[in-house]
Amino acid sequence: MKVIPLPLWVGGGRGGFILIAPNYKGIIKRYREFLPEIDDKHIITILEGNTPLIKSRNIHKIINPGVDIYFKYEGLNPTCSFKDRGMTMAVSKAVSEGSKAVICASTGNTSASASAYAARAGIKSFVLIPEGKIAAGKLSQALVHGSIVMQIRGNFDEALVIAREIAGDYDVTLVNSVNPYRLEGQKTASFEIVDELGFAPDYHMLPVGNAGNITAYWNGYTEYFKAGKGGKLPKMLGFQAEGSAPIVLNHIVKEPHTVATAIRIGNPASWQKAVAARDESGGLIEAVSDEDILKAYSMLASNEGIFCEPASAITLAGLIKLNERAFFKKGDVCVLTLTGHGLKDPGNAIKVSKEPIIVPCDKHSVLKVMGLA
Ligand code: AN7
Repeated sequence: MKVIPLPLWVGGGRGGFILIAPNYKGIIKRYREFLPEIDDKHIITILEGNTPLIKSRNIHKIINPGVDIYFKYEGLNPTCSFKDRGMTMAVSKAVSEGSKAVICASTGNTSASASAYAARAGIKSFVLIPEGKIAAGKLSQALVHGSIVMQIRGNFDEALVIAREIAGDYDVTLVNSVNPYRLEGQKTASFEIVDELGFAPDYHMLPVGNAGNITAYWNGYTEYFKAGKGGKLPKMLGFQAEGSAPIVLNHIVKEPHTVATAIRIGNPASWQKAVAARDESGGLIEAVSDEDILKAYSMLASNEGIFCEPASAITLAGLIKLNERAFFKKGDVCVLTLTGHGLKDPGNAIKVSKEPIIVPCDKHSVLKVMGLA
């Protein structure tokens, strides 16, 4: 009898179950030759990366059937956001350098990721978050992983100043994206896309908050291209929320606001690098209204079955906006990074949806609602 080995199903902290090759060991081992050196014994991984690239089945038909749309669903990382790619690298390096604690300022996802990776490493974590402006799922993650969570009476930008100062003066490693290892890890998403498609897309779309991720993706595409992979370079298209659009406005926004709290950032740390990624690639960074963000957010969930958080849906809102001015040509391939899982922010999901219907507990009443009685 022939025994066929079964693949390994990996789930747990993931937003869903993904089929992972039995020998998958996380992004550092997969892309080691492109990453800073690190000893095996120092690698802290929760098997981040290897996220699905999902082709649009319905939405492209509504928006523009001539364009190929792919969603890089980063909400299926271990802590349900793209931050895990950077965090495995940053925390592994911190551990290899003997660090016993990490600190970050965060709109939510960085704090969730830092807390989980610090827990895995067995070191302390301190997180600074803006009071009242963090989605419930993210706060629950930082708390349950055992971080010391401090809600600052201020915004993300102000919290980052404090975190940077403390990390400069004390023996605590800063794991915001100003830590260069974060961007090193995050660039691996570009590698996965090129490996999967067999080529680089024409356009790559991302939300822009602190501007680390768009910088990391651009680095990834350019390094891979230099290594003979991808065939070309994509144009990078970044999107900021209208009330938090410092790069678009070309000035700091003192009191940023947006429903997409993840990208409620008025003074991005990687500002100049994002501008360079935009200009070197021949791309754009544009602003999108909260209304359009929420429309795209519902559209993605109800038409493709893909649930991401509002900040991630800005990519689809941006694509729709550009398409309205005939930006794309037939055959263009667009990849949209959906940076975080929708369950991070259940409050907004409930807000934009119809309320559940309250029904008496009998079959006839249920049939009536179903239109069958
Ligand atoms: C879902 O967690 O800044 O432009 O502190 O959570 O690299 O900052 C989060 C940012 C996009 C923007 N989408 O990425 C934080 C934080 C989601 C995010 C961004 C964030 P960057």
